[in-house]
Amino acid sequence: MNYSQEEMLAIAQKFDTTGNIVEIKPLGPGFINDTFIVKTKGEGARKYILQRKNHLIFPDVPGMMKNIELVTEHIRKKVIAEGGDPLREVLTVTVRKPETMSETEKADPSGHLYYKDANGNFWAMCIFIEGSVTYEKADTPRLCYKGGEGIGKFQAQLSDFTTPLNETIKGFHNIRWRFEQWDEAIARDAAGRVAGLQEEIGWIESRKDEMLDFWSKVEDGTIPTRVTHNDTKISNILFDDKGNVLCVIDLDTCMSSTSLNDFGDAIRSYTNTGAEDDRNLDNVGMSLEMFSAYTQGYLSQRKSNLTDSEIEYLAFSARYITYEQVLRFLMDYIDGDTYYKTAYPEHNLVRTRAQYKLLRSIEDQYEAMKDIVKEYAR
Ligand code: GN1
Ligand code: MG
Repeated sequence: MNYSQEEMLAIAQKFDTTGNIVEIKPLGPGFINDTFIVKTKGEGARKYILQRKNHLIFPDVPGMMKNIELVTEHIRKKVIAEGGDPLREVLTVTVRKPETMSETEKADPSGHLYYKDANGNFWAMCIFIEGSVTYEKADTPRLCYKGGEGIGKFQAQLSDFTTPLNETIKGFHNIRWRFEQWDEAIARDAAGRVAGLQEEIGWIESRKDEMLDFWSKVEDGTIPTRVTHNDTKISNILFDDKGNVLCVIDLDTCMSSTSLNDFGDAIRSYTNTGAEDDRNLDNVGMSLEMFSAYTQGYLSQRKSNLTDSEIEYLAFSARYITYEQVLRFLMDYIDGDTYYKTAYPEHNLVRTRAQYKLLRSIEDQYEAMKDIVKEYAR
């Protein structure tokens, strides 16, 4: 995607920023969206995050933005009621300048939340939270504890949220649906890679039944559904300079699902001693110490609200989500790398292998993980 500075400025000016826009620069390594930081000067000068939302991945950007508005408004009320800072402890969506909106946009209940440009790309903006720190990797137990506390608090703030949310990506963490996509991808063999991937495909096939068993507990209501973030990796949390959680960001995938997935996805990210795409598999594994710290932080916020079945499957959710991630990276490799941005041709395969190594490590430590959950759920 190539937009000139002039075009970017015209897009940013559709949003109701304070101050005059003086700079727009790309930010961060997101796999899905393109992100920019926008600086303004003059009265009310501040920074904003401008994002091109990937509408190939999020087919319903208006529905997604509506979810974000509903969820952030709910949290904002809680933050204000508790005497917190609503500009730092929850994301603030920047709405459109009314004078830039067409009549059709005004009639659309989400029309104030995004701008669709002449190329059909969708843009949205929010306020940048000053003085916030993000981490790509959790390197201390304290950071893990704090992250767990942050996601736990996010779920707690939304525990009384009852408005139905739009399902903006169909079956996002639904493994039954993923298997349908998987079978199709294998049959299609779009990039002619299937023959060379028999070992990796076996990793997926051999665990299918246990994953479906877990998901059937969600389908039959044994495990409840709640508002979930669905992408709880550590880089999606803003910390302050003292290492406390400010707020959870990247609310694109906020939907209704099992809160276990948020736990499992966080464990996948926080406890990995290596990188998600580590080429050196010796680096990769789950740190039980980090698992313990995250679990303690998370359950400090959630233990009184979670049901017995949620507690029972908490440790399993780390296996579930890590497995799903192995499947998703491998499926994208099989498809010829159409979903995730890749930096080199084998990138998705490297990610697959690294996440599989992590899965094995989680499986090996599963009994100890269950004991830790029991201890902190008491
Ligand atoms: C994607 O784009 P990003 O980094 O927020 C993906 C997550 C994956 C993650 C793997 C909408 O998240 O589900 O776990 O990459 N988001 C979507 O790093 O597919
Ligand atoms: Mg995300």
